[in-house]
Amino acid sequence: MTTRRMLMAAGVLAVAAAFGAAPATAQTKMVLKAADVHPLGYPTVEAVVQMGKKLEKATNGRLSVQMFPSMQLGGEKEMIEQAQIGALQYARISVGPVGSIVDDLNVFNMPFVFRDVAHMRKVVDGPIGDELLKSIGDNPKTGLIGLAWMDAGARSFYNKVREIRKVEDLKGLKIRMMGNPIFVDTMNALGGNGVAMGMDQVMNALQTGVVDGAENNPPSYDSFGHFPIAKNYSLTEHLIIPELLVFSRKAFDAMSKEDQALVLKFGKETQLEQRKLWDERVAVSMKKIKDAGINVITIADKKPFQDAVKPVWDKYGSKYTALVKRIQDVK
Ligand code: GTR
Repeated sequence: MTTRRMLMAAGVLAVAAAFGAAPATAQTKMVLKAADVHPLGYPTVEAVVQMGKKLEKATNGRLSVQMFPSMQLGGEKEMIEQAQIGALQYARISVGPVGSIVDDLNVFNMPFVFRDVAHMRKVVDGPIGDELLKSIGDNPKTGLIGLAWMDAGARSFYNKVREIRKVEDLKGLKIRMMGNPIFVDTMNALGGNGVAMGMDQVMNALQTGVVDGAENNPPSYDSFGHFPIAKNYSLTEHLIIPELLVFSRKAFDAMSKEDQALVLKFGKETQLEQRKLWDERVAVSMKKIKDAGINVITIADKKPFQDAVKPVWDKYGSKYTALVKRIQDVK
């Protein structure tokens, strides 16, 4: 292009912009909203914030991400609904509530389905992870597109009544579980009373005694401020549930092919970036919990807990037999 033609082209663009007449959607500035139940600085939130910076850089500021952390837009159920109607673009949510929309994903919500966190990582990084992530977008009813898996380590019980060392110790305790029947049934099979509620209600429920405890990974136990209230933390690691970064299908379909490619690319890159942040944060949170004098109980033999949840496997497991076999075969 000659300098003259370049100046002319620039002139046309300037005039078009001045009259607000630039019709090309590829030029339109867009702020993509993202939400998470966790606060700024938490690994999942930080990974999405960093992704937003990459998106902004790659598009010279045309696309950017605005983060709404700390349940500002409600709990995960509300976030899913907002993403489905396109009011929210990015939602970072647990597989827990998504299982009700994509049944195959419920396989990750089964108690003790993974041997350990390393096993879960191998599965989500491999073909099974790719297939399940894709199945979210392939099913038009979900209204969502799966971008990446994120890490949430392993979930363990905490409560304010007593130490949990054996299955029998859970008897009669009211324990908050995430909103999915599998989790309530898991708790009940272990002898307690599972109470389903969104994270936005848990603090109040713990304080007022509506529940005696809950279950979560160390960073969440720390970050939600539950540890000073429920001081017995028993490392049962009964659920290892990966998390998801999803995008609104409605918003995605309205974007240009180029922008869609960027959303997919940078979204996927968060998977390993978040994992690094996650490992650092687990160490920090565990130290904080121990320094605060929390009663952290290691469960050397998890077999009795695994045996006790057999009714949950009998009820839900049969439809996942083939998938579970593939998961177990991942070494
Ligand atoms: C956290 C997870 C959240 C949410 C929360 C909960 O570990 O990161 O997505 O699932 O647990 O228990 O509601």
